[in-house]
Amino acid sequence: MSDEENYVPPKVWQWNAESGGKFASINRPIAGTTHDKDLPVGKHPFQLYSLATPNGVKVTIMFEELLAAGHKSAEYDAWLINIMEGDQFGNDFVDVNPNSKIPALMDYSNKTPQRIFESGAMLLYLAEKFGAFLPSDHAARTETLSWLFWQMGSAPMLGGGFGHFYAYAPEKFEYPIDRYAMEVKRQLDVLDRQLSDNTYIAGDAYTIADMAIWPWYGGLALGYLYDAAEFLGVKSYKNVQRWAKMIEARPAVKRGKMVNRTWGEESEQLPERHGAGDFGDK
Ligand SMILES: N[C@@H](CCC(=O)N[C@@H](CS)C(=O)NCC(=O)O)C(=O)O
Repeated sequence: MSDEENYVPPKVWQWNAESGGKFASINRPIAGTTHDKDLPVGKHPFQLYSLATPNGVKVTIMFEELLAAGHKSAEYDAWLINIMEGDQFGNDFVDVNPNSKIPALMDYSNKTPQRIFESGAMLLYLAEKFGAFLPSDHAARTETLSWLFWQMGSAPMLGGGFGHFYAYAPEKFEYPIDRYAMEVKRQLDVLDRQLSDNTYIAGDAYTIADMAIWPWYGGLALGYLYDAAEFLGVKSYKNVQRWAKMIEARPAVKRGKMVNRTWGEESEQLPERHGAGDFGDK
C-alpha cells in the first residue's frame, strides 16, 4: 500500500517544510515579504520583473509584438527575478505584486506610476493602452476576453496540476496524474475544435488570447513542457499543431521567448532586456 492510500489528514493542517518536490523550498502558506530588496529601475516607461516561464513569456511576447507593430512607447526593461532563490518575496517586488509571483510590471509613463500584476491583466492593460491586439468590435472583443480568461482559469490545471504531479512531485502518484492528464487532454480538445474553423484562437485576428494561450498550450503541443508530448499524445491535436507552429514562427514571439530566459541553448537566452539591440544576432 502506498503512503497516498495510508494518508489520513490530521484535524488541523500543519506546514511541513520538508515535504519534497521541486518547489518545496519556496512554497509557503503565508503571503508577504521575507526580506528587504530593492528592484532596479531602467530608462524605459515599462519595467518588467519576470522570468521566461509560460506566464512570463506571455508578456514579453506582447511587448515585442507591440514594438514590432511600431508602438515605440512600448519600450521596456525586463529584469530577471529568480523565483527559486525567493526574489519574489523581496519587499519591493511584493509592493508591485502582493501575490509574490512573476510577472510583475510597472508603468512609469502615467502621471502616477501604475503597478500591474497577473499576466492576463497585463495583456489587457497593454492592449487597451496601445489599442492593439484586442478587437474594438464588441462581439470580437468579448470573444477574445472569453479566451483570455479561459487561459487564466485553465492553465493552473496544466501547470499546477498535471505538470506538478507528472514532472515535479517527489513521487509518481497515479490518481492526480490520471485526473490532470484527463483534464489537460480535454482542454487540448477544446482548443483543437475551436481552431478547426478559426485561424487564430478568437477568430481571424491575432490577439492577446493567442499570446496568453500559446506559451502554455502551444508549448505543450510542441513538446516544450514537462517532457509530456508522447504521454499526452499532443501530435493528434492537428489544429493545435498548425496554430502552435504558426505562432512560433512570428519573429516577435521568437524574441519574447528569449527574454528573461536563463536555461536551454545559450543562443536562446537573454537574461535581461534593455533595448532591441540586446538580441544582437540571436
Ligand atoms: N496567475 C499568475 C500566475 C503567476 C505564476 O504562477 N508565476 C510563477 C512562475 S510561472 C511564480 O512566480 N512562482 C513563484 C512562487 O510561486 O513562489 C499569472 O498569470 O501572472
